[in-house]
Amino acid sequence: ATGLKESLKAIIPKRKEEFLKLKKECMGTKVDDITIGSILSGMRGNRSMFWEGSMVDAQRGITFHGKTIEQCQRELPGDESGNFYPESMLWLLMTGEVPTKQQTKQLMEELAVRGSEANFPIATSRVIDSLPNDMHPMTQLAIGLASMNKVSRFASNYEKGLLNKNNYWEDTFEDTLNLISFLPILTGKIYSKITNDGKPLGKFSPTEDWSSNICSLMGMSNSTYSVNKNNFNASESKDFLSLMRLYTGIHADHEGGNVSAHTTHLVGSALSDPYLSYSSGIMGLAGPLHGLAAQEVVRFLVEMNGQISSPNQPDEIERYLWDLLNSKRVIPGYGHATLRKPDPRFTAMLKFTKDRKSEFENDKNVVLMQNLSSIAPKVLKAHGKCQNPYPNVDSASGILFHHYGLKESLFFTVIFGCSRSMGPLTQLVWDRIYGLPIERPKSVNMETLKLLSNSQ
Ligand code: AMX
Repeated sequence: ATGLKESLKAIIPKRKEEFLKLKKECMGTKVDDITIGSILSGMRGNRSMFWEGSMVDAQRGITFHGKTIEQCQRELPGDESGNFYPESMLWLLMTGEVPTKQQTKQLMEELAVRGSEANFPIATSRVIDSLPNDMHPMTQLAIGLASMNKVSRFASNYEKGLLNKNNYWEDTFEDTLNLISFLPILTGKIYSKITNDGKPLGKFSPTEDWSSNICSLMGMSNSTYSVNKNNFNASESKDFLSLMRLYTGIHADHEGGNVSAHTTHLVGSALSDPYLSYSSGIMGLAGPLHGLAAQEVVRFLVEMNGQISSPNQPDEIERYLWDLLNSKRVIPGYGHATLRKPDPRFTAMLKFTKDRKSEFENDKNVVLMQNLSSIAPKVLKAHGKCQNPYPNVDSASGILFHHYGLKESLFFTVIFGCSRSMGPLTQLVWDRIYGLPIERPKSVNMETLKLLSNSQ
């Protein structure tokens, strides 16, 4: 038993009771309309999924069990730079409750024990070692995760006939915590393949937290050999760790309908184990319309800086943006399908740079990112097309990694994948607690849609 598991166990009866009451009394309540428009437009906005950890509101942005990012920064246990630990976010997502410092520390220690070198699946090490170094890092991540199904407690106990519907969640929980704990070593292995011919860049420490281990194993800590920056000093290393905590904390979940979350949930509904389910989610995260936007922004900022005399020239920036819009291109990092305010995740990252003025004032790409956040909305408003002229999360994240020497932009999405494991897998545990059935919407063909449209 673990601290988190005990706390989870304690809240299950009440939540299950509420769930069963809804199931018993309200199954016929109408939630939304489904039109031909929604069927042909990616089901955009159709309220048809059950998801508890987080919600995206057009004005407030993301909330985690009702808490905004600002509230999370204030309430969740975190480091001295003011960022909450991803471990405390994991606790909040799983239980809906804010953990104490002691509970967060306990979860950190538990993840470090579960994810140590000795416990890391040997078969996965072999699989990753055998892949070509230049294979897309997200493909390596998806393969690595799928290969961990070999150590799935859920899969093996299910096969042995030891499980029943009431205890599915326990092995799902065990696999979930193990999967999350294995991510630092898996990520480090992938990064060492694409940058260092597979030779280790750092060591796993069972006394460090999850984010510290991700940084160390990528060689991005001053206590380990740094492949990217020979002069990675102590304060930069501390700041990179803070960035990692901030980034992985705020990307942990974004309600249920996005591709990676929805895929994890769908595959999991077939009782595929958490490793297979999340590996499928990662394949979705790898798509250019989902997880890859941050690298687009890096390219955009670097290119713009190559063509303007300085990032402190608003007139030149405006002209550049108008040229872009007039040639029917979009401003990367701006706009959002549902948000109508600056993305609070962007605001948190902007604050990270403002709090470290001396670190960033000479990085012209970061300065351009900062200045754009006030110039681009004016231009987009004058352009008058997009519904949300404000920066989204991808406006800042990639260029901050880039600043600290992480130049392999395809790898940004792997770090996204570490973070996003928390929300969808937490939901999978709850799916099992509630005993949600296999998902099976009805599809319709053109003939049916034509018939329906004629009959109304
Ligand atoms: N620059 C220029 N034009 C934009 C724009 C931008 N940043 N954002 C939207 N528009 C345009 C759209 O292309 C559309 O034009 P059209 O009518 O000619 O097709 C019009 O404004 C209306 O679009 P919308 O309803 O405001 O946005 P959407 O829901 O259709 O799309 C998004 C949302 C994010 C895809 C879009 O804003 C965009 O392409 N942004 C730039 C790329 C980007 O930043 N992607 C990262 C998304 C972040 C994320 O969700 N991970």
